[in-house]
Amino acid sequence: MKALILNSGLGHRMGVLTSEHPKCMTEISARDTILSRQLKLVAEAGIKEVVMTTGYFDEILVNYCHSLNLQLNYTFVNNPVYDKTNYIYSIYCAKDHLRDEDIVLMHGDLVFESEVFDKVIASDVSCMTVSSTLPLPEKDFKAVIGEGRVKAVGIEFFTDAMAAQPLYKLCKNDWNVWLDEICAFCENDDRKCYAENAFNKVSDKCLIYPLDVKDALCGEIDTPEDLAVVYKQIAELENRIVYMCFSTDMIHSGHIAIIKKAQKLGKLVIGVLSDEAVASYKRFPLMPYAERKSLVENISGVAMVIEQKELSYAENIKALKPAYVVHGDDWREGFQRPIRDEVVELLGEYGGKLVEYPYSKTDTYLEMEKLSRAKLSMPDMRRGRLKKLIGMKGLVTAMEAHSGITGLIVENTKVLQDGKTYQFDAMWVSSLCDSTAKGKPDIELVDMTSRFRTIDDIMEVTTKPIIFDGDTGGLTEHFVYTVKTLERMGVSMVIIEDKTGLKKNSLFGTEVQQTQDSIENFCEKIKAGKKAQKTKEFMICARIESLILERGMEDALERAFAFSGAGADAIMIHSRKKDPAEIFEFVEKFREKNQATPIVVVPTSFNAVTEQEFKQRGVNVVIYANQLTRSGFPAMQKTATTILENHRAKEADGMCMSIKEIITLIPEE
Ligand code: SPV
Ligand code: MG
Repeated sequence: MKALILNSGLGHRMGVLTSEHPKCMTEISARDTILSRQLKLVAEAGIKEVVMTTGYFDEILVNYCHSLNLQLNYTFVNNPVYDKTNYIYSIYCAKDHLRDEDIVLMHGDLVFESEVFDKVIASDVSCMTVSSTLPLPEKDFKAVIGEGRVKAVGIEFFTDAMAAQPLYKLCKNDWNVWLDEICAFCENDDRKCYAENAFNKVSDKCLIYPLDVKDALCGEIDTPEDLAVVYKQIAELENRIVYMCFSTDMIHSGHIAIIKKAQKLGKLVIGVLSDEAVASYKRFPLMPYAERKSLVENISGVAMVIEQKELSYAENIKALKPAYVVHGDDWREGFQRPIRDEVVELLGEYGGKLVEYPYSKTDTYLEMEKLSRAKLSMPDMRRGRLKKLIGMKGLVTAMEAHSGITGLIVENTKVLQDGKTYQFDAMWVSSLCDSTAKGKPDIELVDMTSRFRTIDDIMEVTTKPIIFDGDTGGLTEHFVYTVKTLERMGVSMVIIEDKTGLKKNSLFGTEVQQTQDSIENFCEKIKAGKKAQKTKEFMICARIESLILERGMEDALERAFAFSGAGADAIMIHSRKKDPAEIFEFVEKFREKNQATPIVVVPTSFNAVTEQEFKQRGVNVVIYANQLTRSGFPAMQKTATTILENHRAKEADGMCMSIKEIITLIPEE
């Protein structure tokens, strides 16, 4: 497609404003002239070739176009008798550059907003811009509409007419018909009329459809009064706030394309999602908020960058009242749909508009996302993330995983509620569940090599940080090696419990013989572990069994202060009571003296307490220690029984996930 811009005319009605340059070089805003604005829109639409007819101040015009440094190839065609002819003759002079081309034709004094131009360019049929809302102008173009088409264009038509502006998209076949007629007129010495007079003769063969732009800016500047009006309209357009939100830490060509489009609508404000929102929405951001903000700030044409604290746009829409919110159309379906619905509702309250551009995740994006996930799964990237998440969120949640597939469930399960996404922050490799999966009792029977194998299986397919249940930690001499191995693997935290001898699961409480370690011994174990670790981020958490073994609150607190004093990075307090009172009491008393050390709880028994309440009371990590195991195995038992009872699998089918679902759970490389 070529752009044909008609700039031969004198523009004498502009007075002194056109005494030194052609009318199209008149400034219409602090940053644009009529022509620079037109040419920028042409270039942004991907049009490369511009044919421009010149006349008046020809050389100034040519130099000016080149000075704009746009990616455009110009063909300037001078109309030597510009002062004695109309633009029909300028087109005639340029005919050899115009035949057999799709053309976007505009007069050089026409100012239009980008949305109008985009619609013209996107039209599948030949079209002319008209307005159904503007009054019919006395002295300007009107289009006569019949059978849905433009039948005639001229100043003299008032019946069945609409205000019309000389901005056309002309498909090759229609344009050839019109151009032939223009040539016939000019060769017949009819050179002082409008090119539209030629169109009016052939409008039954040159099929042009009206494109209704209603009140959008699309008008010619003929007089200083027109200029004043347009100046104001452009200022309003340029100051309209356009809002977009970025959740990504990877800017790619798809994002830039949408940014470029959004910029054309006004002043572009970009919201950058907070680290917490990104982490909850998709994955931990590779770059922290401050870096992502500065990345976006440095994209040209971005007027301002602000934080969007949640996935929901509500807070920023209410504060900014943007005229437009821009987004890819990928959020119409699926997970982000409720967020979109809320945006539409909020914009509707004051007449803002949602603009959606086609967007699909390209192969490059998917490849980059895969690489990011791969990076996040690497030991050095994964290890420190638990500490960061605790710092960022105050409270993190961990769900047990005991295999690759349960790891994937913890990795990928998400819930959208009230404009927020929820997912587990971390994984708990429980001794109980790891042993159970192997059909063994939870008595430190499954050896460390096997436990490491489970971690490895999970790590291979996930990115989230791992908290490892280290049981008693074993002999101090052995524990130091465990620490080093876990650290090397990329585990974030090991929790060791202050028991010794044959360990039994805590949920047995005092029903079985269990021995608590001495404070001194356990402190030595913690110190040795801390000394053995090589990185700063790895955490050793001391788990206190005093409440489980009914040794009392005093003992629990004494141990907690001693263990944190010995270097423990976190304290886990355990209880097997349904009533959370003793847990709350412990947290309160510990926090009176120590506000910094993270507190971990495992609410298997006291399961009515919400995460919110734990957070308010000063807990930092909530571990759902065994729920996948406890729900998975009964389901399997039931399926097995059903098949045995029916001597076939049909009756069990409803209890089973489809093979397709299973396959989609497991991503292929
Ligand atoms: C585990 O999950 O293995 C634990 C937590 O250690 S508990 O079972 O509650 O002791
Ligand atoms: Mg355990």
